[in-house]
Amino acid sequence: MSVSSELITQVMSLREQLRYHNHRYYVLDAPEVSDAQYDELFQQLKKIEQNYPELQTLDSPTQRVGGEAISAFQTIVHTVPMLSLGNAFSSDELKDFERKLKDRLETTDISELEYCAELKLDGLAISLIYENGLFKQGATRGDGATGEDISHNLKTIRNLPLQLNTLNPPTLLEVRGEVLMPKAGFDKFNAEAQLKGERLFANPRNAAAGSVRQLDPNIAAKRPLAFYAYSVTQIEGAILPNTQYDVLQWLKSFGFTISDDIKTGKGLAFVEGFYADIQQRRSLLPYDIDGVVIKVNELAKQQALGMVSREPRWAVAYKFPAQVASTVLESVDFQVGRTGALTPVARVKPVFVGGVTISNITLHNMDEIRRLGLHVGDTVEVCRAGDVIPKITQVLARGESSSLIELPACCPVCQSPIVQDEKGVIVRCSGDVYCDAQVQRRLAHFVSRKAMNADGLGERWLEQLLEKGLIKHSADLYYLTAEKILAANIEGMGEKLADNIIAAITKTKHTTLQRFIYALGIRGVGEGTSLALAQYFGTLEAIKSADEETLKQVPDIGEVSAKWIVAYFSQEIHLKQLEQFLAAGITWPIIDIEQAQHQPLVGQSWVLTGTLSSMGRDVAKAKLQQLGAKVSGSVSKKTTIVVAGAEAGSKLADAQKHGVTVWDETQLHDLFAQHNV
Ligand code: I6G
Repeated sequence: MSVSSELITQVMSLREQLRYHNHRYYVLDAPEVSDAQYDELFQQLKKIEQNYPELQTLDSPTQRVGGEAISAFQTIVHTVPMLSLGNAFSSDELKDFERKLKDRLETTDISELEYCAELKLDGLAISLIYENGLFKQGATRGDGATGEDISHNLKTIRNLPLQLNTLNPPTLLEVRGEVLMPKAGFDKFNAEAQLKGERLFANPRNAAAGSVRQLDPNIAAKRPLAFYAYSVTQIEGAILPNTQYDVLQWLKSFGFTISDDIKTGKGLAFVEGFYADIQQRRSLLPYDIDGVVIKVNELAKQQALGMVSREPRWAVAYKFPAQVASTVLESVDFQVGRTGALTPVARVKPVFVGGVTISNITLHNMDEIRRLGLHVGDTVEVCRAGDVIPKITQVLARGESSSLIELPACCPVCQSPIVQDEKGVIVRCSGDVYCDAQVQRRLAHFVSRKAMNADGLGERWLEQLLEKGLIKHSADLYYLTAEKILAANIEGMGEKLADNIIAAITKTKHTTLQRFIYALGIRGVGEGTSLALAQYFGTLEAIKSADEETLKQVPDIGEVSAKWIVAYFSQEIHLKQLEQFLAAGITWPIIDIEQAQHQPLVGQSWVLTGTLSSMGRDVAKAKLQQLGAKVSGSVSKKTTIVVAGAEAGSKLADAQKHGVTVWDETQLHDLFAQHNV
């Protein structure tokens, strides 16, 4: 069939109209046509393209819809690492940022330095690659060095250009920005999901993240996502403008959406003004934000400033304070953990704060309740910042019928007596193996990732196996069979799943002594102590028979932990279970204690903080432990070194307070290279 010029014009017009309506709907949140009218235009275009395949183009709006699902995400190595931004939470921290700029730029009049101020959109950072003007690939940030290829989903985002709007495109262009779900789209999406009885998303950020990490692009295609560009990180075959502001306008001319709130100005007075204005208009913006981003406007100056600890020196995220709300404390329940510790959990009247609805808040221990002076019935202030766990920060008013929060007289699960430490801070259930809550928490700990790592044996199935009486203790896991699981008639359990569970358990039989000791869940024996025990004694037999005095010789083990370890191995029930584990075939490589005790970092305590761009923190921790270091979660004056990645928080400040040496990621890399780990 030959193609008439009228048909070509009609196709171009349909595409133009669809792009226009996409923009109105997804970006401006101001649609001009109904969904049915939009579908009509879309179907017209699709039909013509089906009849005349020669008219199909890669950038046609029809190309955005769905496509085949992928089986797994491919890993993408970022040619230019995806950095993160340093944060400022106060005017003083902002001044600090400026002072460092002044020192580095060696300028006398810092008040003349021009900034570009933008919004800190609360979405998901992604990277897009265009070759000769055509969208080629899109990836998540991942750990900054490698991300996941999510091109199939990104292609469905209506305002993300599939082809750059220029006759002379760069041969290579990498654009970075944020994928988000605008508030209006999120509300509509959740309202529809509720009607259909489907799962709701807690906030637009989770909705965006969940959407782009789907294997099936048909799912992402139905989600109202939008992309906002904020930088160019690679360019070939074209020249970038000289300033951040002009780069953004240049991207806009190519068809990218940029935020409406971008301004330039000089000095911190300009920055504070921008921040205050945006903070005041925050709730009226079409998307969630968690602050503003301030960048040195001139690209040549950015280049000169460079970066430190995977953060650009020329930019900072000036964050809004944590959001607070008030609500009423309705009751306090006590949850039983794996060591029997009772943790008070506040049940509050559901309240929307920091982007999510909160109804449960952990109170940690009785001390926290006393410190806050909490009573049931009180009106309390609840605070939540970003992904941070919500907290009750203060009592705002005592209710008329407020009542004291009392410790339960016995364990709320097994009714065994409770025991308290001297200060009455930690309260425990004495039920031990007779308390279902403790048994379940211990089983969950035993199979967890850092312990035996039984991938695929989630809490849901553990709970069912327990309930059906198939297991009581972790050792019982090794005597399960697929037939026994199937015979128990567990809802949702089929042959394949039962086989998978058995395979997951069998895989854990080859482990390490450190993991096994940690998995036992002995009080006071965390990951670090387990490693220290394994390296000091070399065999389970030696650990089992060590007395308190010997145990105290092990780095990291004090009087209290030594007592707990001895107590654990003196209980008949534990010894019987150890025999069962070994009889089931659990094994680990033999440890050369001579070698283990002469590792270069033996006796040292390290702390990792912030995001490492080239490896996960777990990997860095394992490597440090391999070299003999203890890796701790908090900084004290005993800490040997703190390694600070991007967006390092309070631990970096703690290190400075205690005068502890701080390393960046490069130094850590060099250490690993030097020791070949
Ligand atoms: O995470 C970010 C959010 C917004 C950014 C960013 C941004 O500019 C408006 N810019 C850069 C350079 C980086 N992250 C690394």
